[in-house]
Amino acid sequence: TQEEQTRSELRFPTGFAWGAATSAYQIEGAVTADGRGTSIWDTFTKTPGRVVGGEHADVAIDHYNRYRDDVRIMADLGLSAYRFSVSWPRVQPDGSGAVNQKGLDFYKRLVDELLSHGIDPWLTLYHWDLPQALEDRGGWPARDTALRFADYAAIVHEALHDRVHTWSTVNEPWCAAFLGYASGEHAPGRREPENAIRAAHHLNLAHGLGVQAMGARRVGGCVNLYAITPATASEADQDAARRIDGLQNRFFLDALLTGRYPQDVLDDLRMDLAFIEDGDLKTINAPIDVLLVNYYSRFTVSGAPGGRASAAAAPTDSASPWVGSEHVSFVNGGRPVTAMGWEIDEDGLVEVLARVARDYPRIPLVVSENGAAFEDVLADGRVRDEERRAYFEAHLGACREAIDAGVPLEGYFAWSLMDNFEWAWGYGKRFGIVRVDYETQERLPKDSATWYAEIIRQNRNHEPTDS
Ligand code: PNW
Repeated sequence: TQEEQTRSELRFPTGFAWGAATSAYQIEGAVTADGRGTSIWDTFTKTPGRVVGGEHADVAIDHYNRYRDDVRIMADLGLSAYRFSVSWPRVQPDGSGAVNQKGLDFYKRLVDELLSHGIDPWLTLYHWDLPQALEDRGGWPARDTALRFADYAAIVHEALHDRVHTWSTVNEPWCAAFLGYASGEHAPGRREPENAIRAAHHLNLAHGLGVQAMGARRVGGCVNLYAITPATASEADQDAARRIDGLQNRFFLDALLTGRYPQDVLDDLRMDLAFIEDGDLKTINAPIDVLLVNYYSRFTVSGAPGGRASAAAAPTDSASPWVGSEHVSFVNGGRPVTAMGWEIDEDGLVEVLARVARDYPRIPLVVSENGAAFEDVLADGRVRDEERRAYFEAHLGACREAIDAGVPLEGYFAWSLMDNFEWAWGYGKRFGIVRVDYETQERLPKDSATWYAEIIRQNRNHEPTDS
Protein backbone atom coordinates (compact mmCIF):
# COMPACT_ATOMS: atom_id res chain seq x y z
CA THR A 1 0.00 0.00 0.00
CA GLN A 2 0.86 3.65 -0.27
CA GLU A 3 1.32 3.82 3.49
CA GLU A 4 3.77 0.93 3.64
CA GLN A 5 5.77 2.47 0.85
CA THR A 6 6.00 5.78 2.73
CA ARG A 7 7.24 3.96 5.78
CA SER A 8 9.92 1.97 4.02
CA GLU A 9 11.17 5.09 2.24
CA LEU A 10 11.42 6.86 5.58
CA ARG A 11 13.68 4.31 7.21
CA PHE A 12 16.70 6.07 8.76
CA PRO A 13 20.00 4.91 10.24
CA THR A 14 20.19 3.68 13.82
CA GLY A 15 20.95 6.52 16.22
CA PHE A 16 19.36 9.19 14.00
CA ALA A 17 18.09 12.00 16.26
CA TRP A 18 14.30 12.38 16.02
CA GLY A 19 13.49 15.76 17.40
CA ALA A 20 11.39 18.88 17.58
CA ALA A 21 12.54 22.42 18.33
CA THR A 22 11.41 25.57 20.11
CA SER A 23 13.03 28.77 21.40
CA ALA A 24 12.86 30.50 24.76
CA TYR A 25 11.12 33.79 23.95
CA GLN A 26 8.61 32.10 21.66
CA ILE A 27 7.28 29.71 24.31
CA GLU A 28 8.31 30.49 27.90
CA GLY A 29 6.31 33.55 28.98
CA ALA A 30 6.91 34.35 32.68
CA VAL A 31 9.00 37.32 31.59
CA THR A 32 9.39 38.75 35.08
CA ALA A 33 9.60 35.47 37.01
CA ASP A 34 12.56 34.57 39.21
CA GLY A 35 14.65 37.63 38.40
CA ARG A 36 14.65 37.47 34.60
CA GLY A 37 15.95 40.67 33.01
CA THR A 38 14.54 42.45 29.97
CA SER A 39 15.45 41.35 26.45
CA ILE A 40 15.32 43.26 23.18
CA TRP A 41 12.20 41.27 22.28
CA ASP A 42 10.39 42.54 25.38
CA THR A 43 11.19 46.09 24.32
CA PHE A 44 10.43 45.53 20.64
CA THR A 45 7.05 43.88 21.21
CA LYS A 46 5.97 46.81 23.37
CA THR A 47 6.87 49.31 20.65
CA PRO A 48 3.74 50.15 18.58
CA GLY A 49 3.75 48.99 14.98
CA ARG A 50 6.42 46.32 15.34
CA VAL A 51 4.35 43.17 15.82
CA VAL A 52 1.03 42.33 14.16
CA GLY A 53 -1.82 43.16 16.52
CA GLY A 54 0.59 44.54 19.10
CA GLU A 55 1.12 41.02 20.40
CA HIS A 56 3.94 40.14 22.80
CA ALA A 57 5.17 37.04 24.63
CA ASP A 58 4.70 38.01 28.29
CA VAL A 59 2.71 34.81 28.69
CA ALA A 60 3.37 33.12 25.35
CA ILE A 61 2.43 29.45 25.83
CA ASP A 62 3.44 29.49 29.48
CA HIS A 63 6.08 26.82 29.01
CA TYR A 64 8.03 28.17 31.99
CA ASN A 65 5.24 26.87 34.23
CA ARG A 66 4.08 23.97 32.05
CA TYR A 67 7.39 22.43 31.04
CA ARG A 68 6.60 19.11 32.77
CA ASP A 69 3.42 18.69 30.74
CA ASP A 70 5.31 19.64 27.59
CA VAL A 71 8.04 17.06 28.20
CA ARG A 72 5.33 14.47 28.73
CA ILE A 73 3.93 15.35 25.28
CA MET A 74 7.41 14.90 23.77
CA ALA A 75 7.73 11.52 25.48
CA ASP A 76 4.31 10.46 24.20
CA LEU A 77 5.41 11.35 20.67
CA GLY A 78 8.53 9.24 21.14
CA LEU A 79 10.98 12.06 20.44
CA SER A 80 14.59 11.08 21.05
CA ALA A 81 15.81 14.69 21.15
CA TYR A 82 14.50 18.18 21.96
CA ARG A 83 16.16 21.41 20.82
CA PHE A 84 15.43 24.43 23.00
CA SER A 85 17.18 27.70 23.79
CA VAL A 86 18.26 29.35 27.00
CA SER A 87 17.11 32.90 27.69
CA TRP A 88 20.25 34.98 28.29
CA PRO A 89 18.40 37.57 30.46
CA ARG A 90 17.17 34.80 32.76
CA VAL A 91 20.79 33.80 33.41
CA GLN A 92 22.33 37.27 33.36
CA PRO A 93 19.58 39.87 33.74
CA ASP A 94 21.95 42.65 32.65
CA GLY A 95 23.82 40.60 30.08
CA SER A 96 27.05 40.71 32.03
CA GLY A 97 28.24 40.24 35.57
CA ALA A 98 25.89 38.84 38.17
CA VAL A 99 24.47 35.38 37.55
CA ASN A 100 20.84 34.73 38.42
CA GLN A 101 20.88 31.25 39.91
CA LYS A 102 17.08 30.93 39.73
CA GLY A 103 17.22 31.40 35.98
CA LEU A 104 19.79 28.63 35.60
CA ASP A 105 17.73 26.40 37.90
CA PHE A 106 14.81 26.46 35.47
CA TYR A 107 16.99 24.93 32.76
CA LYS A 108 18.34 22.34 35.20
CA ARG A 109 14.78 21.29 36.00
CA LEU A 110 13.87 21.19 32.31
CA VAL A 111 16.94 19.15 31.36
CA ASP A 112 16.43 16.71 34.24
CA GLU A 113 12.84 16.24 33.18
CA LEU A 114 13.96 15.52 29.60
CA LEU A 115 16.63 13.08 30.73
CA SER A 116 14.23 11.22 32.99
CA HIS A 117 12.10 10.58 29.90
CA GLY A 118 15.05 9.45 27.80
CA ILE A 119 15.02 12.61 25.65
CA ASP A 120 18.37 14.06 24.64
CA PRO A 121 18.52 17.83 25.32
CA TRP A 122 20.05 19.94 22.52
CA LEU A 123 20.76 23.34 24.02
CA THR A 124 21.00 26.53 21.95
CA LEU A 125 22.58 29.42 23.83
CA TYR A 126 21.20 32.31 21.81
CA HIS A 127 17.91 32.46 19.94
CA TRP A 128 17.65 36.24 19.53
CA ASP A 129 16.71 37.41 23.04
CA LEU A 130 19.64 39.73 23.74
CA PRO A 131 19.60 41.35 27.19
CA GLN A 132 18.35 44.92 26.66
CA ALA A 133 21.24 46.25 28.76
CA LEU A 134 23.68 45.03 26.07
CA GLU A 135 21.60 46.58 23.29
CA ASP A 136 21.75 49.84 25.25
CA ARG A 137 25.54 49.56 25.04
CA GLY A 138 25.46 49.12 21.24
CA GLY A 139 24.00 45.65 20.67
CA TRP A 140 25.55 43.28 18.14
CA PRO A 141 27.23 46.04 16.10
CA ALA A 142 29.44 46.50 19.20
CA ARG A 143 32.33 44.06 19.54
CA ASP A 144 31.91 43.90 23.31
CA THR A 145 28.62 41.99 22.90
CA ALA A 146 30.56 39.03 21.47
CA LEU A 147 32.90 39.05 24.48
CA ARG A 148 29.95 39.14 26.85
CA PHE A 149 28.44 36.19 24.98
CA ALA A 150 31.56 34.15 25.68
CA ASP A 151 31.17 34.80 29.43
CA TYR A 152 27.51 33.81 29.24
CA ALA A 153 28.37 30.62 27.31
CA ALA A 154 30.92 29.65 29.97
CA ILE A 155 28.37 30.22 32.76
CA VAL A 156 25.67 28.08 31.16
CA HIS A 157 28.18 25.41 30.16
CA GLU A 158 29.59 25.23 33.67
CA ALA A 159 26.09 24.84 35.12
CA LEU A 160 24.76 22.25 32.68
CA HIS A 161 27.64 20.42 31.02
CA ASP A 162 27.12 17.40 33.27
CA ARG A 163 23.60 17.02 31.87
CA VAL A 164 23.67 18.42 28.32
CA HIS A 165 25.61 16.55 25.66
CA THR A 166 25.03 18.71 22.56
CA TRP A 167 25.41 22.48 22.55
CA SER A 168 24.97 25.13 19.90
CA THR A 169 25.86 28.78 19.97
CA VAL A 170 23.87 31.29 17.90
CA ASN A 171 20.63 30.39 16.13
CA GLU A 172 20.55 31.77 12.57
CA PRO A 173 23.02 34.63 12.72
CA TRP A 174 21.66 35.83 9.36
CA CYS A 175 18.26 36.60 10.90
CA ALA A 176 19.72 38.13 14.06
CA ALA A 177 21.94 40.46 12.02
CA PHE A 178 19.91 41.36 8.96
CA LEU A 179 16.33 41.25 10.26
CA GLY A 180 17.43 42.89 13.50
CA TYR A 181 19.75 45.62 12.20
CA ALA A 182 19.04 46.09 8.44
CA SER A 183 15.36 45.43 7.64
CA GLY A 184 14.17 46.18 11.17
CA GLU A 185 11.56 43.42 11.01
CA HIS A 186 13.01 41.84 14.17
CA ALA A 187 14.30 43.26 17.44
CA PRO A 188 15.94 45.65 18.00
CA GLY A 189 14.34 47.01 14.82
CA ARG A 190 17.25 49.12 13.61
CA ARG A 191 17.70 49.96 9.91
CA GLU A 192 21.43 50.50 9.69
CA PRO A 193 22.89 48.49 6.81
CA GLU A 194 26.57 48.86 7.74
CA ASN A 195 25.84 48.06 11.37
CA ALA A 196 24.04 44.93 10.22
CA ILE A 197 27.32 43.71 8.69
CA ARG A 198 29.13 44.52 11.93
CA ALA A 199 26.40 42.60 13.77
CA ALA A 200 26.85 39.61 11.46
CA HIS A 201 30.60 39.58 12.10
CA HIS A 202 30.17 39.91 15.85
CA LEU A 203 27.56 37.14 15.90
CA ASN A 204 30.10 34.93 14.11
CA LEU A 205 32.77 36.04 16.57
CA ALA A 206 30.42 35.26 19.47
CA HIS A 207 30.01 31.78 18.04
CA GLY A 208 33.77 31.21 17.91
CA LEU A 209 34.45 32.69 21.33
CA GLY A 210 31.56 30.67 22.75
CA VAL A 211 32.95 27.44 21.28
CA GLN A 212 36.33 28.23 22.86
CA ALA A 213 34.75 29.12 26.21
CA MET A 214 32.98 25.78 26.44
CA GLY A 215 36.07 23.58 26.34
CA ALA A 216 35.50 19.84 25.96
CA ARG A 217 31.96 19.32 24.68
CA ARG A 218 29.98 18.42 21.60
CA VAL A 219 29.21 21.78 20.08
CA GLY A 220 27.78 23.11 16.84
CA GLY A 221 27.07 26.29 14.97
CA CYS A 222 23.64 26.94 13.48
CA VAL A 223 22.86 28.56 10.13
CA ASN A 224 19.70 29.08 8.11
CA LEU A 225 20.35 28.08 4.53
CA TYR A 226 18.27 28.53 1.41
CA ALA A 227 18.35 26.91 -1.98
CA ILE A 228 18.79 29.74 -4.46
CA THR A 229 17.94 29.77 -8.15
CA PRO A 230 18.48 32.56 -10.69
CA ALA A 231 15.18 33.49 -12.37
CA THR A 232 16.76 33.06 -15.82
CA ALA A 233 20.18 32.18 -17.21
CA SER A 234 20.89 35.89 -17.80
CA GLU A 235 24.11 37.29 -16.41
CA ALA A 236 22.20 39.74 -14.21
CA ASP A 237 20.08 36.98 -12.66
CA GLN A 238 23.08 34.74 -12.08
CA ASP A 239 24.88 37.60 -10.40
CA ALA A 240 21.84 38.19 -8.20
CA ALA A 241 21.91 34.50 -7.20
CA ARG A 242 25.62 34.73 -6.38
CA ARG A 243 25.02 37.77 -4.16
CA ILE A 244 22.09 36.32 -2.23
CA ASP A 245 23.86 32.99 -1.81
CA GLY A 246 26.89 34.95 -0.66
CA LEU A 247 25.17 36.93 2.07
CA GLN A 248 22.66 34.27 3.14
CA ASN A 249 24.76 31.11 2.99
CA ARG A 250 28.49 31.53 2.29
CA PHE A 251 29.14 34.49 4.61
CA PHE A 252 28.38 32.17 7.53
CA LEU A 253 29.43 28.76 6.16
CA ASP A 254 32.81 29.99 4.91
CA ALA A 255 33.56 31.85 8.13
CA LEU A 256 32.63 28.99 10.46
CA LEU A 257 33.99 26.13 8.40
CA THR A 258 36.95 27.59 6.47
CA GLY A 259 37.96 30.66 8.48
CA ARG A 260 37.52 33.07 5.56
CA TYR A 261 34.83 35.47 4.40
CA PRO A 262 33.92 35.08 0.72
CA GLN A 263 35.89 37.77 -1.12
CA ASP A 264 33.10 38.51 -3.61
CA VAL A 265 30.73 39.31 -0.74
CA LEU A 266 33.25 41.62 0.92
CA ASP A 267 33.82 43.38 -2.42
CA ASP A 268 30.09 43.89 -2.98
CA LEU A 269 29.74 45.55 0.42
CA ARG A 270 32.03 48.47 -0.48
CA MET A 271 32.49 49.41 3.14
CA ASP A 272 35.28 49.88 5.63
CA LEU A 273 35.83 46.47 7.20
CA ALA A 274 38.37 47.52 9.81
CA PHE A 275 36.14 46.05 12.55
CA ILE A 276 37.25 42.60 11.36
CA GLU A 277 40.38 42.27 13.47
CA ASP A 278 43.40 40.01 12.96
CA GLY A 279 42.70 36.60 14.39
CA ASP A 280 38.90 36.96 14.36
CA LEU A 281 38.43 34.50 11.54
CA LYS A 282 40.68 31.97 13.21
CA THR A 283 38.46 32.26 16.30
CA ILE A 284 35.28 31.95 14.23
CA ASN A 285 36.75 28.83 12.61
CA ALA A 286 37.15 27.11 16.02
CA PRO A 287 36.59 23.38 15.45
CA ILE A 288 32.97 22.28 15.84
CA ASP A 289 31.48 18.81 16.03
CA VAL A 290 28.26 19.30 14.13
CA LEU A 291 26.58 21.89 11.90
CA LEU A 292 22.93 22.70 12.59
CA VAL A 293 21.08 23.58 9.39
CA ASN A 294 17.67 25.28 9.46
CA TYR A 295 15.87 24.92 6.14
CA TYR A 296 12.52 26.29 5.03
CA SER A 297 12.46 27.28 1.37
CA ARG A 298 13.99 28.23 -1.94
CA PHE A 299 14.52 31.75 -3.29
CA THR A 300 14.24 32.57 -6.98
CA VAL A 301 16.12 35.79 -7.60
CA SER A 302 16.50 38.32 -10.35
CA GLY A 303 18.89 41.15 -11.12
CA ALA A 304 16.19 42.96 -13.07
CA PRO A 305 14.00 45.50 -11.28
CA GLY A 306 10.32 44.82 -10.70
CA GLY A 307 10.25 41.82 -8.37
CA ARG A 308 9.70 41.86 -4.63
CA ALA A 309 12.27 43.18 -2.14
CA SER A 310 12.33 39.92 -0.23
CA ALA A 311 11.11 36.36 -0.70
CA ALA A 312 7.82 36.92 1.12
CA ALA A 313 5.97 39.94 2.42
CA ALA A 314 7.07 41.23 5.83
CA PRO A 315 4.18 41.78 8.26
CA THR A 316 5.30 45.26 9.25
CA ASP A 317 6.90 48.22 7.58
CA SER A 318 10.53 47.26 7.02
CA ALA A 319 13.55 47.89 4.82
CA SER A 320 15.63 45.46 2.71
CA PRO A 321 17.76 42.98 4.67
CA TRP A 322 20.04 42.53 1.64
CA VAL A 323 22.85 44.91 2.49
CA GLY A 324 24.85 45.82 -0.61
CA SER A 325 22.40 44.00 -2.90
CA GLU A 326 19.25 46.06 -2.41
CA HIS A 327 18.66 46.03 -6.18
CA VAL A 328 18.15 42.26 -6.26
CA SER A 329 14.53 41.20 -6.48
CA PHE A 330 12.68 38.03 -5.57
CA VAL A 331 10.29 36.45 -8.03
CA ASN A 332 7.61 33.80 -7.86
CA GLY A 333 9.12 30.35 -8.39
CA GLY A 334 5.70 28.91 -9.12
CA ARG A 335 5.51 26.48 -6.21
CA PRO A 336 2.74 26.16 -3.62
CA VAL A 337 3.30 28.32 -0.56
CA THR A 338 2.72 28.02 3.20
CA ALA A 339 0.78 30.54 5.28
CA MET A 340 4.03 32.54 5.50
CA GLY A 341 4.07 32.84 1.71
CA TRP A 342 7.21 30.68 1.69
CA GLU A 343 7.47 28.36 -1.31
CA ILE A 344 7.49 24.65 -0.53
CA ASP A 345 10.47 22.96 -2.15
CA GLU A 346 11.84 19.77 -0.64
CA ASP A 347 14.32 19.37 -3.48
CA GLY A 348 15.94 22.52 -2.15
CA LEU A 349 16.71 20.68 1.08
CA VAL A 350 18.49 17.87 -0.78
CA GLU A 351 20.39 20.54 -2.72
CA VAL A 352 21.40 22.47 0.41
CA LEU A 353 22.55 19.39 2.32
CA ALA A 354 24.47 17.99 -0.64
CA ARG A 355 26.09 21.37 -1.22
CA VAL A 356 27.29 21.67 2.37
CA ALA A 357 28.59 18.09 2.33
CA ARG A 358 30.45 18.79 -0.92
CA ASP A 359 31.85 22.25 -0.20
CA TYR A 360 32.57 21.77 3.52
CA PRO A 361 33.40 18.10 3.81
CA ARG A 362 33.59 15.96 6.94
CA ILE A 363 31.28 17.98 9.18
CA PRO A 364 28.30 15.98 10.49
CA LEU A 365 24.98 17.73 9.81
CA VAL A 366 21.56 17.85 11.38
CA VAL A 367 18.43 19.56 10.11
CA SER A 368 17.81 21.59 13.24
CA GLU A 369 14.61 23.29 12.03
CA ASN A 370 12.20 22.48 9.23
CA GLY A 371 8.47 22.99 9.13
CA ALA A 372 5.56 25.05 7.91
CA ALA A 373 2.80 27.39 9.04
CA PHE A 374 -0.71 26.69 7.78
CA GLU A 375 -4.21 27.85 8.71
CA ASP A 376 -5.15 25.04 11.06
CA VAL A 377 -8.76 24.25 11.78
CA LEU A 378 -9.78 22.43 14.91
CA ALA A 379 -12.86 20.30 14.27
CA ASP A 380 -14.30 17.36 16.19
CA GLY A 381 -11.36 17.46 18.55
CA ARG A 382 -8.77 17.06 15.80
CA VAL A 383 -6.52 19.23 13.68
CA ARG A 384 -6.38 17.59 10.26
CA ASP A 385 -3.26 19.38 9.13
CA GLU A 386 -2.70 17.32 6.02
CA GLU A 387 -0.63 20.07 4.35
CA ARG A 388 1.82 20.16 7.26
CA ARG A 389 2.00 16.36 7.36
CA ALA A 390 2.74 16.28 3.64
CA TYR A 391 5.41 18.97 4.13
CA PHE A 392 7.16 16.81 6.73
CA GLU A 393 6.85 13.67 4.63
CA ALA A 394 8.37 15.42 1.63
CA HIS A 395 11.22 16.95 3.62
CA LEU A 396 12.01 13.75 5.51
CA GLY A 397 12.10 12.08 2.10
CA ALA A 398 14.61 14.75 1.09
CA CYS A 399 16.72 13.90 4.14
CA ARG A 400 16.59 10.23 3.19
CA GLU A 401 17.67 11.12 -0.35
CA ALA A 402 20.56 13.22 0.97
CA ILE A 403 21.75 10.36 3.18
CA ASP A 404 21.61 8.00 0.19
CA ALA A 405 23.78 10.49 -1.69
CA GLY A 406 26.37 10.30 1.08
CA VAL A 407 25.49 13.32 3.23
CA PRO A 408 26.46 12.71 6.89
CA LEU A 409 23.05 13.69 8.25
CA GLU A 410 22.53 12.67 11.86
CA GLY A 411 19.14 14.05 12.86
CA TYR A 412 16.00 16.03 12.12
CA PHE A 413 14.12 18.55 14.26
CA ALA A 414 10.60 19.59 13.33
CA TRP A 415 9.88 23.29 13.78
CA SER A 416 8.03 23.55 15.96
CA LEU A 417 6.97 21.25 18.78
CA MET A 418 4.08 23.60 19.63
CA ASP A 419 2.32 26.62 18.14
CA ASN A 420 4.05 29.71 19.54
CA PHE A 421 4.90 33.39 19.20
CA GLU A 422 6.04 33.78 15.58
CA TRP A 423 8.09 36.97 16.01
CA ALA A 424 6.79 39.98 14.05
CA TRP A 425 3.77 37.91 12.98
CA GLY A 426 2.60 37.35 16.54
CA TYR A 427 0.41 34.32 17.23
CA GLY A 428 -1.30 34.34 13.83
CA LYS A 429 1.09 31.88 12.19
CA ARG A 430 1.03 28.38 13.61
CA PHE A 431 4.08 26.15 13.05
CA GLY A 432 3.36 23.58 15.77
CA ILE A 433 2.81 19.86 15.39
CA VAL A 434 0.96 20.34 18.66
CA ARG A 435 -1.87 22.86 18.68
CA VAL A 436 -2.03 25.37 21.51
CA ASP A 437 -5.26 27.07 22.50
CA TYR A 438 -4.04 30.55 23.40
CA GLU A 439 -7.01 31.13 25.74
CA THR A 440 -6.79 27.98 27.84
CA GLN A 441 -3.17 26.93 27.09
CA GLU A 442 -4.50 23.51 26.22
CA ARG A 443 -2.18 21.38 24.06
CA LEU A 444 -3.48 19.02 21.38
CA PRO A 445 -1.26 16.96 19.07
CA LYS A 446 -2.25 17.60 15.45
CA ASP A 447 -2.51 14.84 12.84
CA SER A 448 1.03 15.73 11.71
CA ALA A 449 2.30 14.89 15.21
CA THR A 450 0.53 11.54 15.19
CA TRP A 451 2.08 10.78 11.82
CA TYR A 452 5.55 11.90 12.94
CA ALA A 453 5.28 9.76 16.08
CA GLU A 454 4.50 6.76 13.91
CA ILE A 455 7.52 7.36 11.68
CA ILE A 456 9.70 7.66 14.78
CA ARG A 457 8.23 4.49 16.26
CA GLN A 458 8.89 2.54 13.06
CA ASN A 459 12.49 3.67 13.06
CA ARG A 460 13.22 3.28 16.75
CA ASN A 461 11.78 -0.23 16.78
CA HIS A 462 14.77 -1.19 14.73
CA GLU A 463 17.28 0.18 17.20
CA PRO A 464 18.96 -1.97 19.79
CA THR A 465 16.81 -1.54 22.90
CA ASP A 466 19.61 -1.65 25.47
CA SER A 467 21.69 1.53 25.49
C1 PNW B 1 13.30 30.73 12.04
N1 PNW B 1 13.36 34.80 7.00
O1 PNW B 1 13.07 32.07 11.77
C2 PNW B 1 13.57 30.74 13.54
O2 PNW B 1 14.71 30.07 13.96
C3 PNW B 1 12.36 30.39 14.36
O3 PNW B 1 12.46 31.01 15.61
C4 PNW B 1 11.10 30.77 13.60
O4 PNW B 1 9.94 30.64 14.38
C5 PNW B 1 11.05 29.89 12.37
O5 PNW B 1 12.23 30.01 11.60
C6 PNW B 1 9.85 30.19 11.48
O6 PNW B 1 9.89 31.51 11.03
C7 PNW B 1 13.13 32.66 10.53
O7 PNW B 1 12.66 35.83 6.87
C8 PNW B 1 12.50 33.89 10.41
O8 PNW B 1 14.15 34.43 6.10
C9 PNW B 1 12.58 34.58 9.24
C10 PNW B 1 13.30 34.07 8.18
C11 PNW B 1 13.93 32.85 8.29
C12 PNW B 1 13.85 32.14 9.48
